[in-house]
Amino acid sequence: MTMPNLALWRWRSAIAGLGMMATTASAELKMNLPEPVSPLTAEIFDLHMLTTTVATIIMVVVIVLVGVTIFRFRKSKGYEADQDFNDSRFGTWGWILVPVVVLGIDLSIAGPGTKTLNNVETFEEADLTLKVIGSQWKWTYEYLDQDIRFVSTLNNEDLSSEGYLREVDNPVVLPTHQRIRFLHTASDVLHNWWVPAVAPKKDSIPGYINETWTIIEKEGTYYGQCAELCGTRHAYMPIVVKAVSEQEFAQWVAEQKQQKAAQMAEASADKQWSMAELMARGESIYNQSCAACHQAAGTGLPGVFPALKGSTVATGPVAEHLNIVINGKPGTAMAAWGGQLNDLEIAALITYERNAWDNNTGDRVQPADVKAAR
Ligand code: HEC
Ligand SMILES: [Cu+2]
Repeated sequence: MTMPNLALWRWRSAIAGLGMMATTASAELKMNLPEPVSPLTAEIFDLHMLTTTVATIIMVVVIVLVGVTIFRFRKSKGYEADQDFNDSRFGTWGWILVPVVVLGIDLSIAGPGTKTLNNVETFEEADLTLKVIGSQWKWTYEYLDQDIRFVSTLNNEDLSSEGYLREVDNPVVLPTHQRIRFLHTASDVLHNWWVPAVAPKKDSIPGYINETWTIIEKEGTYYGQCAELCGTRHAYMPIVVKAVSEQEFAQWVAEQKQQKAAQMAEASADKQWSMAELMARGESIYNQSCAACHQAAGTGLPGVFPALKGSTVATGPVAEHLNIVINGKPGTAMAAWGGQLNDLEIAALITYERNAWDNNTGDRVQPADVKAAR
């Protein structure tokens, strides 16, 4: 496994680019797949270039042939179709040789294709295992060996900015030069974690684990998106991978652990939180985790997602409200949040939902209440 020869890569890109659209080389690089940064994606990229090149050549040959034929043998020139073409030597051999050539071209792609597929499906010991869970509409990352878990969601919907629909709050951080195993699954419907520069693409299927792998050879920030239609906000669950050196990765892991420990300590302390504190925290968690369905103003989407503004659950007994947020509602899009949010986060969320948007119940839920309800 070697990195692609860059000169060859540029050369082939240029040919394919010319074929696809007569344009400058720099514009072509933006139109093509991003430059691969791992041996596996380099192979996939080469395969893409091979098929594009072959297809481009075939397209040019066929168009030229059809064009010349239409022009030279046109009816207005008095040309009459050859009724005995099939019996001519050219006619007979043409029927045999053309399929043979086509088959040859097919096999010239099938060879490298099979080799690459084989490589994609080769699983060896990995240095790091990342479980990626797709949900409507966010990605959850679990670093199984480091005991790190976080959620990553879109945080740029500003149409005028460069990162529009591409940036996330928490990028995935991965070390370079280490073999990374990805375990893909989903919590609701099919998704697909696709970062073309970094790793091969495979569906995330609820109840199944799909495996892929990569070794990233170049530090940098790489972008991707969900590549399997998963609902109304399918286009709003981008992926950002930050590839860093092994030392930086170790540092990041340490920071994450520290942060988590601090959060856990804060959440489990027997502190009584004030209404203002709970509301402020609750609002930000609500906007990050719940507003995609229930909407920022708590109005929901009639017929799809219930309104929380004035809802019987959000204004009725606290126990029922705690129950649906902690355990979800099986068979609906309402997930069980108990495993994803800590006691303080759930307490803040519920306090927020019970007092925002004119719900005004005056109820204040504390982390201890959530702990008791779990
Ligand atoms: C993927 C969409 C989705 C997300 C995200 C979501 N919910 Fe829901 N939620 C639903 C659906 C659908 C229902 C209705 C379930 C049913 O059929 O009873 C629901 C019901 C509820 C109810 C009961 C409302 C009522 O009046 O019946 C509450 C409370 C609630 N969700 C809170 C939350 C909170 C808090 C969050 C964020 C942590 C959240 N939801 C995130 C889809 C979602
Ligand atoms: Cu998706």
